[in-house]
Amino acid sequence: MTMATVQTEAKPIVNRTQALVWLRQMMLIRRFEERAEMLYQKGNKIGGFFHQYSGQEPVAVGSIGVLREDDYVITAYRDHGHALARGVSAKAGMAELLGKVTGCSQGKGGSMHFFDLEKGFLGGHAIVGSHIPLAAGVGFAIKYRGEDRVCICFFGEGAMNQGSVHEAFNMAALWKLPVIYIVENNLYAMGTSLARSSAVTDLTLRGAVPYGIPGVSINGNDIELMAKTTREAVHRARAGEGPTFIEAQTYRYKGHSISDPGKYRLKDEVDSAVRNDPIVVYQNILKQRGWIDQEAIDRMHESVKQEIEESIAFAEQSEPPPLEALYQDITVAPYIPQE
Ligand SMILES: Cc1ncc(C[n+]2csc(CCOP(=O)(O)OP(=O)(O)O)c2C)c(N)n1
Repeated sequence: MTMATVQTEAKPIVNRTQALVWLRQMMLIRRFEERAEMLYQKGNKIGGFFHQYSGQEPVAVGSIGVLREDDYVITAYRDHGHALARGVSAKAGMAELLGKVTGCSQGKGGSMHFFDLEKGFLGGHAIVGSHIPLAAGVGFAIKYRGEDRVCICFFGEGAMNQGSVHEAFNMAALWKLPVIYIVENNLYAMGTSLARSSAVTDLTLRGAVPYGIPGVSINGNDIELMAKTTREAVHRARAGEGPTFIEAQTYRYKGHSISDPGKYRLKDEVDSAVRNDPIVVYQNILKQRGWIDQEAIDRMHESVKQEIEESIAFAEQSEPPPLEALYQDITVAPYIPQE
């Protein structure tokens, strides 16, 4: 089992302003989840499933960071990071976790179902692999309308074993749909390692080669490499050249979900990943470039903490959805029970 370590390219692929925005976004995602975990565990303020993204932040921030505002993003249930990277506010995210009407899904989605149409963030999907054919549908709609938008579709390596995923890859390749498939290989699907569930562990061999899709396997914890690779894929998609498959090697620090103590992996393995924390590594890289100093990093941390505390206050003061919301936004005609 190999674990990705950060080795950002010698030559920056972004300017200082962009790099600092990305650093702050990664910090924001990390802090958002740290505080949400406390609210879940100690405050009993959050219910339902809750999957943390800690450790994987560069994958979302680096890739979504190169999109245009009118592009689309779709992902699975481990969605907090993707939503925040796409510009969903911490307030709207926190309120969603607390089940409040001011949440990004009006308090009816919860952790696994963040959604924000205005930001082109199409969820948050809980059934493993279910959104991957949806991404092909989004790509088809883009092409049908003659637009040059793209859709990034994130999923875990466990989803690669779903049959419909392969049907979707085939159609996306056949019709040259503008979809960028990013598989976040964090080595485990719940408690099962990739090597125990897949006869072939090189994901590009399974996700790209059979369908004629260009595929690369990269260190997903290297934010600038993530951005560079995605930018090339976006370029191809906009030019009508079809999908790209990117395997982003990464690692999740927490258990599969908040109720998973993660007994299937050694403490040493987790500790070694945390020691190479990609956020700290990126901070150091930016320091070496002379783009930020420790004082500014500390100030950034403080402003992130404040933003998250404000989001919690906002969520706590918000109202739960009204009773009639139960019958709104459902896919069948509204059913209103008679007295
Ligand atoms: C169709 C389906 N089967 C099983 C599950 C239960 N389940 C939830 S998450 C998960 C593991 C998925 O792992 P992976 O795709 O690698 O994503 P990660 O959790 O690592 O981000 C499983 C089996 C489910 N939600 N949907």
